[in-house]
Amino acid sequence: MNGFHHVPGYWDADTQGRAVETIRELCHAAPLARPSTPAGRPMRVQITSAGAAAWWSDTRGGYRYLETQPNGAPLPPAPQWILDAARVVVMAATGAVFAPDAVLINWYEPDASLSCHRDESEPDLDAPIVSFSLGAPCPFHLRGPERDDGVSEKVVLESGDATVMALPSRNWFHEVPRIMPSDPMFSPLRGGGRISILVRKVT
Ligand code: MD3
Ligand code: FE
Repeated sequence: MNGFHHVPGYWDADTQGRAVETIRELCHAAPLARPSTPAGRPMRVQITSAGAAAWWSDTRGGYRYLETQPNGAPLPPAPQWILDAARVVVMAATGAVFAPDAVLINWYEPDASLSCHRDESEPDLDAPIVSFSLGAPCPFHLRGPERDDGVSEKVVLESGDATVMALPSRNWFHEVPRIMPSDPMFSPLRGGGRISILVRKVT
């Protein structure tokens, strides 16, 4: 077992709608912004954060967590019901207690992607990471502890799905190679695109 858990259909349509509404409100308090790589290449996703710290990257400081929004404004609180949902899904998947304190939102336009990387800016690299997916589906590729490891697991993440990345996959390379077409009948995001909600412990 690699510690990667995929829970298809974790959120029903009503809960997905509630999540979209929660994120819309969050984006008023903490607007989406586009990070760049340390080398200055703009990323394909736009992001915003809530809770204890904000993930950010730019040429000034590289990949890191900030105690404020990138614009200097205070961070909004993380939506408690999202933290609670992540706590519950980790307990169900692994039996371990998870005490998350931050939420990161990734907004993927229909042509966006997220290239191969490893999440290593968090102070506690043993704490799991939870994701919730909304909108257009995407392939998700899990590799291994080395960047050039082959794809060990390939899943399609659909609207309403949850994932838990516990050890050892928590520290493995992974990517979202593309966003698939969304079905306008069933997507909670009119106009297409995809949102992922990442719930983490960042202190
Ligand atoms: C596997 N996001 O924000 S979520 C990221 O769908 C990120 O937006 C993707 O990778 C997305 O860093 C994937 C699922 C995920 C998150 C963290 C992981 C999978 C992971 C950490 C280790 C291994
Ligand atoms: Fe990641």
